Amino acid sequence: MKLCKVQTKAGATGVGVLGDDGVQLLHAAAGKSPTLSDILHGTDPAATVRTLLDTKQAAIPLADVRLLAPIDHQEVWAAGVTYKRSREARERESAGAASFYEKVYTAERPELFLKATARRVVGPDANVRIRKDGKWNVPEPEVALVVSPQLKIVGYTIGNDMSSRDIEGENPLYLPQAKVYDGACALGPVILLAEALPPLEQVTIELLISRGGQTVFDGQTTLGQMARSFADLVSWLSREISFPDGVILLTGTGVVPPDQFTLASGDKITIEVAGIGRLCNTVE
Ligand code: DO4
Ligand code: MG
Repeated sequence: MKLCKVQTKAGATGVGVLGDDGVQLLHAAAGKSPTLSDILHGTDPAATVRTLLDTKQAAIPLADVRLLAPIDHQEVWAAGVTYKRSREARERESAGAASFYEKVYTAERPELFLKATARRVVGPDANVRIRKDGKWNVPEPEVALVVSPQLKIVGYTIGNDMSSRDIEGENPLYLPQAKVYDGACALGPVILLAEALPPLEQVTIELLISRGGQTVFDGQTTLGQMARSFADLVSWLSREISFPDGVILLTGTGVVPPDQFTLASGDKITIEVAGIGRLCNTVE
């Protein structure tokens, strides 16, 4: 079941289920329209959705709604160097600090960092940004875990952890500036409820970048290539910090364009994760 947050043509926002015919909006219960968090943080999200679905009402065609980032008030955190490909790319970009990436790839404690607050996240088809002071910029296609305040993984979405490789490469202490800025994080288009994720080897993550209608990069990996488990990442993340609004955790990238590649304004970024969907954004 795929949950989405939408804005209708009349300007109202709501929560719906994305199906083949479009979006089926959930109706209000006890006079209150449900938020994504009302559903995701309850005891049985799929059962709650079923009770709030009005199957007699026609689905709204996708062309008649705007999909919003599937987030309410959660912080967005991210894990790093969880794939060999990411470790290798960072070792090359950070000559003076290369050994730290090898160390974190093999360490028990993962690298975790605060990526965005909800208001800094952009949704499907919105613009992402590259920093004006960054010269070597890439998208990072990542599976994102939707985690409840009780630290249960309740769903999955797609994340783009936009990064400035030259800023991080100059000094790893610059990581927050390489990773956190306006338009640096995209999420969407839907949240796949947790019960539905296929085996990890079958979950392909593809990154496609096009420029002026031509593909300039196309690469993929699978979740099976990840060196850490989702449960391990959530357990480290929540060791000494609570998330009363829930949290969204990006799980790291396994697809990095070649070193000579950098994003340009107008580039179209498409991240497709099997079973979840396709997140498309344009570089502002
Ligand atoms: O170590 C820096 C960040 C790594 C990262 O974001 C990733 O591997 O996805
Ligand atoms: Mg990343």
